[in-house]
Amino acid sequence: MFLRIDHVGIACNDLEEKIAFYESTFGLTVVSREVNEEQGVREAMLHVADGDGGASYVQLLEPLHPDTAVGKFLARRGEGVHHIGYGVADVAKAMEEIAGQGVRLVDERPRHGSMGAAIAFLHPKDTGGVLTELVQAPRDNGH
Ligand code: MC0
Repeated sequence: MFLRIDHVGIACNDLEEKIAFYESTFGLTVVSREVNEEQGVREAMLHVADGDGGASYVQLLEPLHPDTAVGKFLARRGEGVHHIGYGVADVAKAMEEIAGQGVRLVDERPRHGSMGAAIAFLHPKDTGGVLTELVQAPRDNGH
């Protein structure tokens, strides 16, 4: 079902500071920056590697307000890994298959994600405490 680890989402208090750290320490490059009002985040994607299943990224996430998913996560746990995003060929099909196994979907329909992707989250309480995201990137269409 999964084509790759599309990205690891990391919650942070200061996006610009964390971008500078990832660039200078690991030599990563920012390939996209977006504000996603629906998700309540300002985010940047930094390219890590290319594999057979497509590219993988680190996604740095700063909350737009304290009362958002990432804002609440930061208040409760502090900075760190917030979610893992897996690449899928067809997000609607993956949602249906996974829901059929009793895992709760946070999203009833795919939403707009970074770099034009269609995304959906699975509830962390049903996935061993790991917030899990399905990512259908435009490049996955037709795979
Ligand atoms: C919350 N919980 C988590 C968690 N966030 N556990 C693991 N990883 C996380 N990231 C746990 C809390 O510790 C708590 O556990 C319980 O879930 C309820 O948390 P809450 O914050 O009090 O309650 P809710 O229900 O309001 O929110 C939880 C939920 C929410 C997962 C439904 O955060 C959500 O809808 N997340 C999906 C959207 C999202 O995260 N968007 C930001 C990234 P206890 O044990 O205390 O009950 S957007 C993004 O990444 C896009 C742009 C992209 O990739 O392209």
